[in-house]
Parts: sequence; structure tokens; C-alpha cells
Amino acid sequence: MIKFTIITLFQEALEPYLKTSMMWKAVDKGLAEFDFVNLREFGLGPHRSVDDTPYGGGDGMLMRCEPVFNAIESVKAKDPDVKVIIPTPAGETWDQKMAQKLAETGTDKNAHYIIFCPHYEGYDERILSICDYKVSLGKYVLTGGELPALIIIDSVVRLIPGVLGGEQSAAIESFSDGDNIEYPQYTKPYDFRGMTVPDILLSGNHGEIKKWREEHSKKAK
Ligand code: 6GU
Repeated sequence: MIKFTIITLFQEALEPYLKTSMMWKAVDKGLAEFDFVNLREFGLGPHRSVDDTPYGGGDGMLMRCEPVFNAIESVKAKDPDVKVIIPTPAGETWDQKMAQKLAETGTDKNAHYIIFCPHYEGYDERILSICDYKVSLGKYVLTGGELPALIIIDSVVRLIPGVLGGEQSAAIESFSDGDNIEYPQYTKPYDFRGMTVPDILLSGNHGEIKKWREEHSKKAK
């Protein structure tokens, strides 16, 4: 079982996805759990402020240390073993190997991760000191950590055995053996607007089909 506690100001942006399709099935089967902590509850002063202006000047607001540390520590108080993930463009680029590593910690065991979703123009650098994993989704900039959180969760949860239909599905597909993209696949009809299915796939010759699929697996760019 893998549990994600998401610390965010925008729970409503995350919930619909986690209540849909495979993520919800994983919860239903007891293989995953999603919990939310509203960062606003840890905000400072009457306005429950979570950000402030940067020392040294410059545009925009930064997330302050106190609300973030207090929110994370409130989760750690109940589970001292919880690990903290921060999505940040300055992190290590997320890939299938990292997803597999996390999924393994939740396979036949219990694992618990906090994902703290930064927002606004940035965060106080000292927040990194309470984070175990700094994860980037690639070389572009998003407005916050919510979409990265969903991508991280989706890519991990689908690898937990029992989440996908066929037990083989996650193992044989794209990226799982190095950088191979999975082979082209077809379903009915045989002929769609003149585009036909490669006949080898209708041959019933499993050896030849396996060979064809290996030959047609593409390399990731
Ligand atoms: Cl993890 N966060 C933000 N804000 N932007 C990103 C990213 C993360 N990964 C790529 N761009």
C-alpha cells in the first residue's frame, strides 16, 4: 500500500483526477491512499498568509518556511518515517526508474510520501532542507507543484501490482526495459479507411509476432 499526503493550497484541482479511473480503482482495492493537508490552515496571522516578498528585492512572492515546515511536521508527528517530495524545476528529472523505485517501496509493504506543492513565484530555499526528494518534470516552468504531483502519483501507483488489469501490463510496456517505447498495437477493424493491420499479427504465430514486436519497438528520443 502506498500513501500520498499532498500538502497544497488547491486540493480542488487535484481531487477530480485522483477520484477517476485507475487512481480511484487503486484506492478502492486498498493499494493506494490519498490524503490532503490544506497549507492555508498553517498560514500566519488573521489572513493565514503563506507567502511574502523576497529578501534582496524582485518580483513576486515566495512561500514562507513556517507554514510549510509546520504542515510537514504535523504529518511527521503521526508518521516519523514519511518521506517528503518537493516538485521543483530545480530537481532531478523524474523518469520511469524513479517511479519504479517508489512503487517498490509500496509493494507488499506500506510506504508513505508527502508531496508538498509549491505555488506562486517560488519558495524560500530553506524549505529544501526538510525535503528528501527534489523532482522536476522537465525543462519548462509550471505555475505550481499540483500537476507534477499528479504525474508523480500516477506514474507510481500504476506500477503497484494489482492496480492495472493484466498483471503483465506494467512490466512489458514502454520504458520498463530501458528506453524502449512499446511496439505499435491495433484493434478492430482490420481495415480502417484503407489502413490495414500488419498481417503477421493475424497469423497466430506467436514466435513471429514476438519477433515483429521486438523489431518494431522504438527508442525514446
Ligand atoms: Cl516539478 N514544478 C514546476 N513549477 N515547474 C516545473 C516542474 C516542477 N517540472 C517542470 N516544470
